[in-house]
Amino acid sequence: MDKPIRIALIPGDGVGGEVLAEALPLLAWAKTRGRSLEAVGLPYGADHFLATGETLPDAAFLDLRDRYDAILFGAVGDQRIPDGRHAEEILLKLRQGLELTVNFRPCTSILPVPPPTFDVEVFRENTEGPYCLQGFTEPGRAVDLAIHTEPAVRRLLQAAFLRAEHVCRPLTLAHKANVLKHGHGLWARIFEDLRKEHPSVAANSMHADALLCALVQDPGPFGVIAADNYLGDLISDLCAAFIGGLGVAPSISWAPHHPFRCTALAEPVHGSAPDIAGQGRANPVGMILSTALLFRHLGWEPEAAALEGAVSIALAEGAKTRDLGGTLSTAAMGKAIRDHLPR
Ligand code: GGG
Repeated sequence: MDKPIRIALIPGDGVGGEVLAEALPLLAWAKTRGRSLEAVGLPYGADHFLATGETLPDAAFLDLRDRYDAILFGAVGDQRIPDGRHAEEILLKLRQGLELTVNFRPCTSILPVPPPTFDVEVFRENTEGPYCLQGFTEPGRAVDLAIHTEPAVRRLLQAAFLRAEHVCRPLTLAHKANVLKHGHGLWARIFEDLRKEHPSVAANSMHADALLCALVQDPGPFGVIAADNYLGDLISDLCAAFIGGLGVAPSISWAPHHPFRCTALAEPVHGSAPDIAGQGRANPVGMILSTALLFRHLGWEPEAAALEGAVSIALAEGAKTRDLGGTLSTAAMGKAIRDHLPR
């Protein structure tokens, strides 16, 4: 018998627990199909921090790094902790500490809409840039440093080139090297290097502001977009708007340079949405599609494809939460999707 895949479940804050609850039956379903896995719930989030003072203890981080294959994560963000300290020490510590350079955010039309459909995949660098948390505030000025290192930029761009090659789609680098001459200049230089190594990829780079304008006017020519942490965050949220909003957008992060020791992190793009938390109103589709990305990452392609198919069929039949103009609760939406899974 194969060693079971170990998956940590971290609901986090707000709607995180509600959407993660809809992923759990999917793990049970994968088991019925012969997949060997073990899921362990972990309490880290605002409630745990307020009760114990603990964010993500070092021992727990090391355990996640060394003894787990993946984390299914809900969301973090809680108004009771306005400086977001716990969110930084949990989510950013996981992304940075596990060196999860690649944050893959595919945005493909899943709602039954007339053509043209939207299909853009964002590769967002996930550990550096202005999110490296090295800044300070002093009287009269505030400074956020943006650090870009050659190994991380190269890893992210290499992953994006490989993906563009694999799916035979164009690759666009979003940057602002005209003003961010150092950091984004590095991105542009490495992009040019890799372009020579991947001559089959139709690769071009664009100033991010012009790219956003072009994307809204006509997303058709875009395929894969690569960007640093900050721009990738913004661009992927814009892309989510084309497919129904943040509630349906999935993501997965991994460390391509640690192929045999990498705890992958699958999480919906959305945050904790405190305005609707605890009301059963959150859309679980982003979480469920993130679970499909995790299945694919684990090599469970039939389960990933079946799950994505079940989401499409449920939506085509009119199953929708309120953010999509429907009436279903989080749990009812989860069930409407599961009803279309093969036994
Ligand atoms: N699943 C992504 C996530 O939790 N991101 C953190 C975030 O965006 N937090 C802000 C918020 O919840 O409002």
